[in-house]
Amino acid sequence: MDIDSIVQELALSEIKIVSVVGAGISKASGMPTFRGKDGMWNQYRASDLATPYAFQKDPRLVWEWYRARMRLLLDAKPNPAHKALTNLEREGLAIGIVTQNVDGLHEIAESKNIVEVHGRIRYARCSLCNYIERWDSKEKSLKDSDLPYCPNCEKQIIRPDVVWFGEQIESKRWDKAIEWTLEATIMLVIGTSGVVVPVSSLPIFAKKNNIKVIEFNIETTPISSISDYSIFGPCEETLPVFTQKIIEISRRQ
Ligand code: BV8
Repeated sequence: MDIDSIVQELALSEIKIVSVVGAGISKASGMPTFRGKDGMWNQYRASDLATPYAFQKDPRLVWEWYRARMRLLLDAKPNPAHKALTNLEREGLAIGIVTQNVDGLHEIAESKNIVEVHGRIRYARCSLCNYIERWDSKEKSLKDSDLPYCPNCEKQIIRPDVVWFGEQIESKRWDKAIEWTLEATIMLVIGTSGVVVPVSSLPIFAKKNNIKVIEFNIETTPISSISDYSIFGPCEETLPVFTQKIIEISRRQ
């Protein structure tokens, strides 16, 4: 089915959209994905870099990886896919964005209703005294050598403010993701491989609540089989077309 026909179908009922987003949306902004072609997990092992144990074992290596990602991020800008979601929100058609991404690009694209379920790479925090500070500056991201101790309690090495494998997602973030899903009539699932729990369960939960699921990806994923529609192609191209059409049709209603 082409995008036009999908939008016609969707416009037969109320349009209230929740978006579930993964690393694929930021690919066009120059940020690498984790899986798939040239994904980061092809070069590194998540267990060496994105778990509390990895940080305990070799905090220098983990900081090196996060700083390398931060250096990429300092030049990254939101792309047309991020802006398409902001347009949906401005039109009153979007409830919110549940993002697995930690890059902060939705906020820079001026979306307001965002829940970053896997945290935020632009901040670092102390797991002892909960001190928190911004980390997206050149000098912090360039210093590969030293380990940053907490300037507040001076006892602990501060860590990226992200959720690692084996760590719980903050309940208020997860509750918000569930709340927005239950409020929605449509879920857009954009640029995610659909393998990381618990976010990968959201489209299944949506289907159980009679919510239409539309997937935007460049290839099939485990979510494709439960989606009402899959729109294949780079989301920085397909999503702006989709959102423009759904905005136009909703204005005519
Ligand atoms: C938890 C850190 C409860 C921040 C990340 C065994 C079986 C099942 C589950 C588990 C298991 N063992 C452990 C688990 C649980 C584990 C998990 O799901 N593991 C998976 C890998 C099997 N989950 C957890 O640990 C979570 N916590 O469950 O808590 C608990 C706690 C303790 C004890 C028991 C239970 C925490 C998960 C969070 C992990 N942190 N990142 C950071 O540094 O970034 S996850 C990491 O993966 C990123 O956050 C990333 O966003 C996320 C998901 O990946 P995607 O976003 O989907 O990205 P990916 O590269 O995979 O895919 C990109 C997609 O885009 C592809 O489909 C590609 O085709 C597409 N694409 C590319 N270009 C484009 C495009 N699409 C459109 N347009 C394009 N241009």
